[in-house]
Amino acid sequence: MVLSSVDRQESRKRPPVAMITGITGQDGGYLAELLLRKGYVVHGLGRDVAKMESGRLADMASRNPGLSLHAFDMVQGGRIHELVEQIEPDEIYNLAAQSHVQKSFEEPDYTIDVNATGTVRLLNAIVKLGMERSTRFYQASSSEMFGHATVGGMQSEETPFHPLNPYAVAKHAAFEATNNFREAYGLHASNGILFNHESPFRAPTFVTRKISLAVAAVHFGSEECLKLGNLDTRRDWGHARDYVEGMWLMLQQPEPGDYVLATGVNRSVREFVEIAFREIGREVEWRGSGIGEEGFDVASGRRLVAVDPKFFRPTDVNATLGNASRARAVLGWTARTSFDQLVREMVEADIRRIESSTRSGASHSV
Ligand code: NDP
Ligand code: GDR
Repeated sequence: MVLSSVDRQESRKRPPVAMITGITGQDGGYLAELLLRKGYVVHGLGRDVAKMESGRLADMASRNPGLSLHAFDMVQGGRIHELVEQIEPDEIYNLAAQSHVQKSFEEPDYTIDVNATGTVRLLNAIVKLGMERSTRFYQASSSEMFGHATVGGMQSEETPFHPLNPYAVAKHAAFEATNNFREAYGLHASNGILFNHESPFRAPTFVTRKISLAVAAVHFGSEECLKLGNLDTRRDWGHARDYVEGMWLMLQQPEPGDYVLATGVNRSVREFVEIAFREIGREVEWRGSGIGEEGFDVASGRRLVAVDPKFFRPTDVNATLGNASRARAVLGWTARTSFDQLVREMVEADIRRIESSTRSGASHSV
């Protein structure tokens, strides 16, 4: 019989225990908050001890005795085995990854080691410790595995994969490994095939946060021009807060499965720029084309945006568009935050951050 987490909790008379790899990342923080609210004991694994001892995570740990933090690295099989053995988690959320697509072209072997072999190290530890019937596993799979969405076509669990970069190749391998461990050992292992999800905690190397930071800086008088790559690429962008709920729901199902989480709407980088600048009362007018294209503030004529070939990729997924019908039908999950709300929240958060760093005398950078 497969027990839900509530039944498992009842039968053990102790709170459920979750292990999150990649706790210092955007999703790690949101997921830890969610699980702590639900009464879990949470063990967060991160490779950067300084990051774990400061900011968002340090605040969370000081407020929640149920959160413990541990140092590890996805390339260290022995350490992963040791932590799984010590923690004996009911649920493992494998979020750790070299998650930057552009960087994966510069460091393909490292990306595959961390994202693909690292996932196998974790899966193997569960089985070697004989925990395949007591531990549930979530794998952070990605819409990048699909490659380009065809015009008007939506990507679902049935869509064939066509990875276009080393990051996607590695995620594809981890996806298959997760399914193999499910079939071979009966592990309750699920893949969340998540489309882009953003938030004020997104790292500034991703395009959405790069834009919201630059817009907030312009609001405070910065003259710096925002340099971007491909403005026409389209992404199905949702909010990370909504998506971590879907991760949790996958592990509460009686049977494991693969689920797309997406909004079903995609927008271009150009539209993200326009809406973000509108939040601070600026209208962007585009002039030129291709790598000569620039965006100007209609009112002042000031140049706000320029295209820089440095940010183009050898191959880029030109559009993603997800069909989350299965998640809606089975998990009861939907993306609640609209695109406009997401952009507003990100810009407002960066404005507040600059205000508070200015008040405290700290410098800010874009
Ligand atoms: P982030 O880049 O914000 O977080 C990634 C986490 O992995 C960080 O904690 C990072 O540590 C850690 N990490 C990187 N390399 C290693 C390593 N060698 N050993 C241990 N930890 C490591 O990603 P997100 O939170 O946005 O995403 C979470 C997961 O979901 C990732 O696997 C990502 O690929 C996947 N995903 C994300 C989507 C999105 O739109 N956000 C969509 C689909 C999938 P550090 O802080 O030290 O860098
Ligand atoms: P992505 O996110 O590659 O979709 O991967 P990113 O924000 O890096 O790029 C989105 C699109 O914007 C274009 N772009 C730029 N991108 C960046 N980073 N910087 C720029 O200056 C810039 N200009 C234009 C890119 O070419 C691209 O088309 C994210 C990550 O979270 C992955 O880990 C995750 O799996 C996927 O989303 C789903």
